[in-house]
Amino acid sequence: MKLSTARLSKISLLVGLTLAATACQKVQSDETVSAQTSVAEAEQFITQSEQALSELSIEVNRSEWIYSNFITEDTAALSASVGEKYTATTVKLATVAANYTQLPLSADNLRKLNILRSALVLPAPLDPKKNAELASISSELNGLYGKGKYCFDDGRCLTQPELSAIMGESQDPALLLEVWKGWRDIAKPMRPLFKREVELANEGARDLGYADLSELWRSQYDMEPDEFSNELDRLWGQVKPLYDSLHCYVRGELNEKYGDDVVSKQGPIPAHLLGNMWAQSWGNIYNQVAPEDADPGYDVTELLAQHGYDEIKMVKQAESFFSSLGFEPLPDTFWERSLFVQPKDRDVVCHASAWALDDKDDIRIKMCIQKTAEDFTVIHHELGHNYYQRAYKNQPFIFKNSANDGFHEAIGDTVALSITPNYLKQIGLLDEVPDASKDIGLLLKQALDKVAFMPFGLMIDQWRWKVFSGEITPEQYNQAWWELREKYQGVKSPISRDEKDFDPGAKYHVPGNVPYTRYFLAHILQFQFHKALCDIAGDKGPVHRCSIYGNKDAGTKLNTMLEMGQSQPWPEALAVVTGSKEMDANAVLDYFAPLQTWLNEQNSQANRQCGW
Ligand code: X8Z
Ligand code: ZN
Repeated sequence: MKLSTARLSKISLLVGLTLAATACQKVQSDETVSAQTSVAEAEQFITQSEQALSELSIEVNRSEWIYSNFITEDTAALSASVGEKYTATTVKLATVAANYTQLPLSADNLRKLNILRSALVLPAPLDPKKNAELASISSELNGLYGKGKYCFDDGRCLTQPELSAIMGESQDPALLLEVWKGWRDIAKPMRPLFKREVELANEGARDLGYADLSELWRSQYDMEPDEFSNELDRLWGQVKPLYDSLHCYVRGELNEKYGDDVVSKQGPIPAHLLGNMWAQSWGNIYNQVAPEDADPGYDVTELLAQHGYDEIKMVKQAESFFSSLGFEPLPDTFWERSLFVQPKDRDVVCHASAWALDDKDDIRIKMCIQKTAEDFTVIHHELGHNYYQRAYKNQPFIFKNSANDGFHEAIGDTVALSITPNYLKQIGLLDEVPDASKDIGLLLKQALDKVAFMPFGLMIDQWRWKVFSGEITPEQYNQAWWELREKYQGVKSPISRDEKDFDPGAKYHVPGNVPYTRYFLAHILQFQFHKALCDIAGDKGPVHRCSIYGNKDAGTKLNTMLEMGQSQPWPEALAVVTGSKEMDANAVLDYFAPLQTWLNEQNSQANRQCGW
């Protein structure tokens, strides 16, 4: 889209004003400017910043949407150039915002200034050349991931979702290894680009007064960065015993299936056998490790196929869940403008995402939907983003976000926790609801997806933060990655790797520069939300059998929190739904309590030595 001159001049006017404001700020000490004037200036700065960012963000969204739906040299260049302009503006605003934070402003305005200061993910240095370089690197990394393919010897070249489907379905260790390794080859060329991206963004973070990009990323949680790191350790400490039991059980079962040569009884599990390209969630190997006498006996992927669900019907079904909670249906434009099916004729970024193009009603998803249970859940995840975006659309621009980034990731997942056997029966997918004797199977499937994910959700940014701080040097990128994979997840590379490899780059969020701790938080929060909403819905049964489908009270409460956007510190938003201001993994432990007992029994009966 062509940029209008009006829009451009408004931005340069704003930047002019903000620079003048910095100058005024500096002369305050000789008391020629009253505190009142400064307050008025700060307020004007905030209003103008919101106006400018709101307009500029639409341009950014459009150019990124086009780029990731149509990856070419030209769209890359256009998206880089709009990104460059946006970064230059946000960095300038962040710099100026820092000067006003000591003034006696309203709580709302102080909060806005602090968000303006710290809400950058990839800050560029002030030097325009370096900003341009950073924007182009960032586009290129995205493109490399989106275009990534692995070609088999017979000439077939497969894209990410197609390769992921093999990782989810095959039980042939040789094929799994080939695909696992093949996909990681796409990341090798990313290494020098990533290295430079880190250098530039670190410089940008330092220009803004942060020690490095790690400190900036950890500054976005309404607490001190180190306090946030400690919070994560605390939450992980709560969940780790459950994870250890699950790991022990799964390793034991895979050892029986594949034998000692492929999976040893001790030590980390080889990463290619867990049903997922990144060994991040293990639900796809449920059938390989299912309990003999407690299997619920249905598979949602098969149910979808039997009932003729195509990609659109899957999305409509997810929409109807939200409608049942009282949310307005999605607008016609959602259906007209979203991408649901992978195009055959061009490269796109297939990794699922949800967009609010105009920060109002133009909400969309972009996803290469596979007709599987896994993607049925991911669709709910994406719609959770869209309903959140629509709920906070009337907030001022700076508050148009979730309470913290974990909240944004948790909403759709919370709803998907309600895809219970009862719900599947209600919507006509399942004939018979399995009785309580099948609960262990249901819980095991859920744990393979959710509990297995948690250490992965944590380790990615543990790696990145150390990279940003310099504790991990470029010469150690890959080795440190696998050390953390082993430490947190107890998984290992199935083959030896070296520093020519760049395995972190094979995970979308690294080239895409999307912070990842949000998903760890979401995996804790969604269980807190689910439990609280089930209480509101008056459900008296076990929480893993509770579905809030059709419950308007639960929907209204959820919506109250979503509408707040980022206007309050996240503990306030959490309290609206849960009554508590603390993130707490006890909701996870309560949900899985029967499974924890069962896993311990299984592991001790089989005389397994847990740990790695
Ligand atoms: O990236 C996503 C979403 C888009 S925000 C599909 N997720 C993480 C991932 O795929 O790695 C959802 C769960 C974790
Ligand atoms: Zn998401």
